Amino acid sequence: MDINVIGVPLSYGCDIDGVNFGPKILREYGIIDIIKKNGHNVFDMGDIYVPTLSKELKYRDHPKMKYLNPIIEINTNLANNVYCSLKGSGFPFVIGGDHALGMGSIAGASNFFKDMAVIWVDAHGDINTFETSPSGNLHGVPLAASMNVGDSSVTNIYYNGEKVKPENVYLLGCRDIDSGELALANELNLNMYTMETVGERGLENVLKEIIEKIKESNVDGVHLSFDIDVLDSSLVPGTGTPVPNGFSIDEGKEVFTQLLSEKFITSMDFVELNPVIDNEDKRTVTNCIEILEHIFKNIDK
Ligand code: DIR
Ligand code: MN
Ligand code: MN
Ligand code: MN
Repeated sequence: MDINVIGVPLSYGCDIDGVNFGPKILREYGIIDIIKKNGHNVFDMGDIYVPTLSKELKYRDHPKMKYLNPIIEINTNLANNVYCSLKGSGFPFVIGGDHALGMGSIAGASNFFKDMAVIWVDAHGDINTFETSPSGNLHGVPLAASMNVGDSSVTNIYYNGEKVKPENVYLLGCRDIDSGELALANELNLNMYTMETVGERGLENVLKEIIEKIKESNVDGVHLSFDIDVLDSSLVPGTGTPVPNGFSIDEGKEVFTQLLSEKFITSMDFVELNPVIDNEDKRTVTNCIEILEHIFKNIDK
């Protein structure tokens, strides 16, 4: 596979600075060599331009949602990069940065495919709207925006309207869902596999069901968005919103073993690593590298 690494040093979609250093630390820890070593061609497309903004600009564009216009611009740029990567038969591998970048990744990928599925692996739903958001942080809205739910400023990124049909969306590992998000998930009848469901039914069975449903759905592309906070909070102190009772490293790997063995994944995000708040033992980045090694060992050559 021709892997196209796209860095997005974005932190304006969340409250804690430092997640913008995600692409830098992953390159320092050898992500490019890891990809090569596993037999892939890799092209490092560098980082999407993210301007340095003063805190005074936080509410310039919207009274509640922070840094709205810059985040839209960055995502528009990202979307075009993802689209061009796919057009050139590449596999876009987007490294964050906060999860607001999901809007750009999905917009770019969905513009290339006729009908795309999205697997959202995250402790959170990221299906807030400007009205339901408890934080005003745009990393809590990307999946709703991609389903054309919410303010037109975010549902019209790159091209107007729906990027992915709700029936083609799969949430996995969630355990911290806001009340407005839960209402929307029920209203749209989303395929939601919470941590509770995983505990009851077993991860293997849940993954099998997701795979079956995707195969039956006749989509021509699948975007997998991996928020590292799906891992247990003890494993990822270096992420902005850690949540207990998450996946172990082995479970995280199992997700990729199963999903990548189907060879239907066509693009990916890897987001929310904040090296600035990592433990002294560099636990978070070390665990991320272990997961990344596993990903590239299992991606189709
Ligand atoms: C929360 C947190 N639901 C919000 N979201 C996070 O701000 O909307 N997503 N951390 O990954
Ligand atoms: Mn997220
Ligand atoms: Mn499309
Ligand atoms: Mn999350």
